Amino acid sequence: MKSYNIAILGATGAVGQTMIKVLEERDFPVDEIRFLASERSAGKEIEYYGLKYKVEPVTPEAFEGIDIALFSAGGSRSKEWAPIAVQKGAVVVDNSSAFRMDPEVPLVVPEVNPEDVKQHKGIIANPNCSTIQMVVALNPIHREKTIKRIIVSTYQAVSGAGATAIQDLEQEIKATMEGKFYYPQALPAHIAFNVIPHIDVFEDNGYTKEELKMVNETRKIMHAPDIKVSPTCVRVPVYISHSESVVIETEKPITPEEARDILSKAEGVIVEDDPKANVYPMPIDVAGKDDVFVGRIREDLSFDNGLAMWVVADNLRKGAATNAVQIAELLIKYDLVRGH
Ligand code: 25A
Ligand code: L14
Repeated sequence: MKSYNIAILGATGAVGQTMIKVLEERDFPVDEIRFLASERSAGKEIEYYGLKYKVEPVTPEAFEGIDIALFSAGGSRSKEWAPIAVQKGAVVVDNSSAFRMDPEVPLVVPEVNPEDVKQHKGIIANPNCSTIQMVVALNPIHREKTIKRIIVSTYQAVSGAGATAIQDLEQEIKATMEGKFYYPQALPAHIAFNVIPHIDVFEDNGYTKEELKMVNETRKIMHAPDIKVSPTCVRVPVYISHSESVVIETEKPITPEEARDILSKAEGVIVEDDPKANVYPMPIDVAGKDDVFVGRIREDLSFDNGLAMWVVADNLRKGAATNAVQIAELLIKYDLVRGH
């Protein structure tokens, strides 16, 4: 079997660390591996399969001989380094928003549009975390019933905003218990014992960029340019896993039983739906898992052909690292990447 030289840019970050774990767990055919991050992390040690590796600073030479580069170091780093990695012969799977809406760049969720990777010209974009879990749950329904409209409210974990945001929540909880105040370093407001209706930056139309990603990326991944999406993205004091209240309007009628049946057969979806027995997905239980969990499936009471549900997934795994590694696996499956 062929093996591949891999680089991870942003290896010290919340997503980068998860990528390393996921590569190990899935026994990805790695030959050589390089861990890249900013100068301030260069020299730190990272363990992979029990061996210790030094974190290296990013340089053009660092991509020499690399077959697949997994990027999760923010959009500006992606714009700077992806063209260089590609020029060195690597295929880049990029977790930032830098290239997602570029018509030349496939935006891929393996359960939904795996074939799109075949169009790649060196870069494949990994979608936004809230969008990934939503389309994994909705695409199987869309294929049978045609979704016209989606109304979604998210309850997003702090880990989505990175390692510093995780520390914000920890430090704020501690400070509050001691009657003190900890000033948030990464998030726009105090998150402990609070919720913040603000993720990424606001645009002139009153929506945040995070919300507009859910509109535009959903259409691109599902090849459904006419789907209407009404999003509200909210940060909650949860460490890992995003939750979503999703209401859809379908062209053809759908009952909750039909939806449960469709979703229980869908790839990457687990239905946990027995509310009278207190069975529904919750972030604390879903953290550490790779599937998308769906529960609270019920008829919408306010319009015809409406269905409501609750969708939870680990934002660092299916929302980022796992999806990126699955894209790398597709590259190998379709023989779209150099190896040796
Ligand atoms: O926060 P950054 O800048 O995006 O950094 C993420 C990774 O990129 C590296 C960084 O190395 C880390 O591994 N990196 C940063 N600047 C770099 C540079 N100039 C660079 N690599 C090369 N050249 P690090 O070792 O410096 O980071 C150590 C810790 O510090 C946090 N951090 C780094 N830069 C920061 C920062 N925190 C705040 N502001 C900055 N400017 C970093 O936290 C790391 O732990 P993190 O890794 O948890 O970063 C989260 C970033 O990832 C994005 N994100 C999270 N989930 C998703 C996602 N993006 C897309 N999809 C997701 N599902 C967050 O938006 C956040 O930007
Ligand atoms: O665009 O802060 O994929 O939770 C997703 C997580 C942007 C940041 C993206 C967060 C990121 C976001």
